[in-house]
Amino acid sequence: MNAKQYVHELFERVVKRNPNEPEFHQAVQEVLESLVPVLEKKPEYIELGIVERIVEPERQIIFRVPWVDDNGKVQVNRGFRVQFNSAIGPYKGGIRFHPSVYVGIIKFLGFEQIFKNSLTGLPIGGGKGGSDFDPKGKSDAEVMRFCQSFMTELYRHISQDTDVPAGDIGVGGREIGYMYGQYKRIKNVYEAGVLTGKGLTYGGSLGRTEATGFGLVYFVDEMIKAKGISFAGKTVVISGSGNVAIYATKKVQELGGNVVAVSDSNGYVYDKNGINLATVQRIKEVERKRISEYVKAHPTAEYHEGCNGIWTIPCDIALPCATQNEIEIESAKILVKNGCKAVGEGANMPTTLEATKYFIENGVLFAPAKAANAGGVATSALEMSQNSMRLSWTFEEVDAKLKNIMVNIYKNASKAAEEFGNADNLVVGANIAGFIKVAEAMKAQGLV
Ligand code: NDP
Ligand code: 2IT
Repeated sequence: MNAKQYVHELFERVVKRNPNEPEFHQAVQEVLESLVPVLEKKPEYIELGIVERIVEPERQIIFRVPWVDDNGKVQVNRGFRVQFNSAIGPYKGGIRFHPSVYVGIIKFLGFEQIFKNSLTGLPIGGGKGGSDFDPKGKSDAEVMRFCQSFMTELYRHISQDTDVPAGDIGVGGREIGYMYGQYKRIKNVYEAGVLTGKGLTYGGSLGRTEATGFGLVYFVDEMIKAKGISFAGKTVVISGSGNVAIYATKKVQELGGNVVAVSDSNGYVYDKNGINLATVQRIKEVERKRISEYVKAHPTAEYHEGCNGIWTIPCDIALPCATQNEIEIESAKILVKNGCKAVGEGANMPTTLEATKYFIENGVLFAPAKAANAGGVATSALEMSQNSMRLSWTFEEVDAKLKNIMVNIYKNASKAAEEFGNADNLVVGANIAGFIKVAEAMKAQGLV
């Protein structure tokens, strides 16, 4: 059977076997289509069932998370951990708390994580977890009780050598702290490497908070530099106003770019004078309020309800840093029409397949999430290294390592794109470069 037909039939089986999980299908489709030239060159990957195995999680855990709210009412959420692939290291990937979470979201994220983690060059496998718990509007005490209940089940499935969770949407330093405390209490062991994104007082790494946003900008900078473009003087639109968006904004501003917009799930702020990051951090990180508050501090800025409108703002560079499928084909067309030259995915799978294709066909430089946002998990792996050594590096050391990792990911993805006949298509390049290392490890380890 030729590779194209094999991939086509395998994709149909994945859809049939995992019904009603469109995000997972989308992630699998993109990767499988990219792999055709590799499978043509290396038919042993088909014979050994490497791709068939890679689309099937090694283990999926779904559990009840009961907790009591501040009114004394019992609440029940659903918890997930999908341990997707451990060929090159312990499962590694974030935990997402958001009402939209269901198994299809966790599977798409876990699947992406396999290739992303491979691209970092560090020994980490792929996994992801989460819950449909909505942290918005909850008190600290409620978040703590939820996190403790979540960990009371999760602890039996993780360890520093088995599976190492971290943050994602709705999970930051506060939640990691509560989960770490409960893990330590149940296991009676100070196992710092079991979670990453920890606070600096108990085993966290300097630079992890900034890593995903900074890493994204390092990657995009490398990509545009190859075409003689730099961030200096460019107009940049960044969606989201969470961890990734905030530190992407900071790094773009340091490089002389003008970030004119940020958003949250209710709407977006347009400030043509340049977004004031201190205001965004106060509203989102400290007060945990809505981004609409921004205009109270900066009355010349505009606030607009709705998320899609942010992509109608003319910009040179767009960095989607909120959530999956936030750039659809209509927005892609407007961005291209307005002269956007580069798109860097800070979020996981923020661009639909159709919009991605449109950007690439129209010559927009496109930095795919797996490569561009890998700085977060890479720095998590650096946190694990420091925990194992019982030493900590300075911010400058971690940041220099992060930068080096992002430059290498860019080089490896470009090289693979070129080698497999699709130069300038970093989507294909990143998928192939990430895949080959995992495939070789799976081949060496036999049928497991
Ligand atoms: P945060 O929870 O810190 O921030 C998420 C931001 O995106 C918030 O502004 C939020 O708005 C917005 N958002 C979330 N869901 C939606 C939605 N359904 N529609 C519109 N806006 C939404 O998360 P992170 O910054 O950590 O994560 C952002 C993205 O980056 C995610 O795709 C995540 O998977 C990805 N990522 C994160 C990494 C990390 O290290 N944290 C690493 C690699 C990727 P609101 O405040 O209204 O909820
Ligand atoms: O999507 C991601 O890469 C993350 N949320 C970070 C995972 C991690 O283990 O640091």
